[in-house]
This record gives sequence, structure tokens and C-alpha cells, in this order.
Amino acid sequence: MKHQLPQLPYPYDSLEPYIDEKTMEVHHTKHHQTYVDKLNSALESLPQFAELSLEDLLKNLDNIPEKSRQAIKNHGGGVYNHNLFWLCMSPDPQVLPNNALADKIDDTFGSFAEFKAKFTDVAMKHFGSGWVWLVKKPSGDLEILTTKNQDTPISEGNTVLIGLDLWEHAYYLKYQNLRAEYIENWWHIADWTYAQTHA
Ligand code: MN3
Repeated sequence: MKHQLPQLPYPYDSLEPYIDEKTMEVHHTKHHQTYVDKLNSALESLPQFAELSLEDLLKNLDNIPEKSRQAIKNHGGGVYNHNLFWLCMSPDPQVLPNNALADKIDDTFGSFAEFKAKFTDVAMKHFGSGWVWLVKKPSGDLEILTTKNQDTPISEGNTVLIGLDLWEHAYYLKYQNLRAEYIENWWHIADWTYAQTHA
């Protein structure tokens, strides 16, 4: 089973002006594609793992022979995180969570506004490349956390609800060093549909 680059559910230019067309195109066709290619290449020497789903690989990294583990973690994580990231955005987003998820966010963080402020703050304090996430922990509680590089929260048993790419390649063409502006603008296109079905 070869892992594939998924199609985006919307055109590259449709998240303008918040994320520009060129960034989307390069991010999907170059960065994401490279993670797919390198994951497939790392799996060539692991025929016993060829039929496992990406989730199963990443949830059980300890089962992977040590010489290949870091490659699967980096490139498999890169594939998984980006697969998810595209689904957390939309040109026609559900901009607020609702029902039980909205209540849980209010209970955990005080209000949606306080959640947003905390998510942004955690993202801003993350040093270097990585991701910021809202996850559901195995206990069912919500938590905001960051991961470095392409580490993914599912490897720690968490369920991802929504996530934002903090690598410079996600925003540098348009925002340069202005990570705060990128994050602030991202809320215009952040879509809660995926989170809603996984909460
Ligand atoms: Mn990226």
C-alpha cells in the first residue's frame, strides 16, 4: 500500500487573502508531497508494516525497528499532520464550534474568546518549527498543546480536533516573520467541521 497525497477539498486560491495561493500550492505540492514520498521510501525496507494505516503506524512507533523509527515519525507525522491541516480550513468555514464541543470549550477555557487567546499564546511561545493543537486526551479532557517538528499528538494517545502549522513554510511568503498576524488571520478560515465530528 503506497501512501498518497490527498486532493485538497478547495482550490489553492480560495483561502485568500488569509493564506495566499502560492503558499498553498507550494505547501501541498512540494512540502506535503515530499513527506508522502519519504514515508513511502522509508516503508520500502519494512514490508511487515506495508499494510498498516498511517494512524496505526504513528500510534505504535515503538513497534518500528529503531533504524527506521525516526523516519516514520518525521515523514509519517508530516503526512498525517498535513492531511488533517487541510481539513481544518475552508473557504466557507464553520467558524465556531457548537453543541457539546462548544460547551466543553467553555467549561475548559472559560469562553471561546479565552480559548482563542490561549491557543494563540501557546502558538506564539512555541520555539522553532512545529504545530499547535486542540486535542482530546484519553481522559476525554481538552488540552491545547504544541508538538515540535512533525511529531503528532496521536502518537501520545490524543485525538486531534484542530491544528495549525507553525512551520515558516506555512506563512513566510506572505507574512515573513509575523507569526502573530498569520495566526490571527487563520481564525477567518479555521473550520470546526472536522473537530465537531471527532470531539
Ligand atoms: Mn507544513
